[in-house]
Amino acid sequence: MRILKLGGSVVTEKDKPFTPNTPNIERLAREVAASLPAPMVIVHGGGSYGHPVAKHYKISEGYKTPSQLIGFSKTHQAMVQLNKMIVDAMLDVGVPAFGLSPSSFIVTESRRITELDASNIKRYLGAGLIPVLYGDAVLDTQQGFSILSGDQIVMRLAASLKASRIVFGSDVDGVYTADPKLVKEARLIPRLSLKELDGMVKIGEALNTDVTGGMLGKVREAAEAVAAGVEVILVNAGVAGRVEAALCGEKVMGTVLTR
Ligand code: IP8
Repeated sequence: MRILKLGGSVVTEKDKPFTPNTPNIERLAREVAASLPAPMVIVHGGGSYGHPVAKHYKISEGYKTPSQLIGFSKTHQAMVQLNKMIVDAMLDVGVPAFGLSPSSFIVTESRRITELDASNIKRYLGAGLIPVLYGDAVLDTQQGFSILSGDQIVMRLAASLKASRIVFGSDVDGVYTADPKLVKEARLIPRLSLKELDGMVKIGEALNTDVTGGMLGKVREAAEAVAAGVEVILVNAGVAGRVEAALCGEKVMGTVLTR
């Protein structure tokens, strides 16, 4: 059982609102197809679909005014739109993908998942389908509603589904000693233990343009799954072949998080 997270910066043009990165989506669909038939769940991020809308209506801050209700639903709709494109691309290359809305089976409290009913996902998997989920606008028992990152969904699902491997595909090669977009001397770390990670949580802070934490959020979320014994690998999904190799368990450029 594998879980693949596709970062919003890979499946969309991050700086152009409502713009998909179609070449990436189509290539990644082919890479997923090449890694079948092992069971898998795919979770994608919001990129230039969910994030600008969520930011505009301040959804992650919770319910404050009735006018936000429109924004709450619009954020979800933006994600449904992106999800449709990704699922369609998968279907076109023979991947039996099926889009499922996290807001219909997940509830948070103060932005952390408190309820996640994985029984339907298990049924879809049992039927041979590949559930495709996404970061979503969800109801929150403490603040009314919130934005739930795909990273948090991945981590919780990995535990519920007893996943053996999580592949995080983002727009960087893995975890660096410093932000590679800002520091020329930044070095890729091929293997990183939880202990080392503890001292490095500041990584990615400079990349933090998302309401849910960007790279920092990803590494933090992943730590819990690693502690539970799941193999977690971070790869650059913008480079052809890396996601496929990581899904197939082949040696590939990236960062493996270890206990
Ligand atoms: O891009 C958040 O998911 P992420 C999605 O995985 C929304 O953090 C709705 C903004």
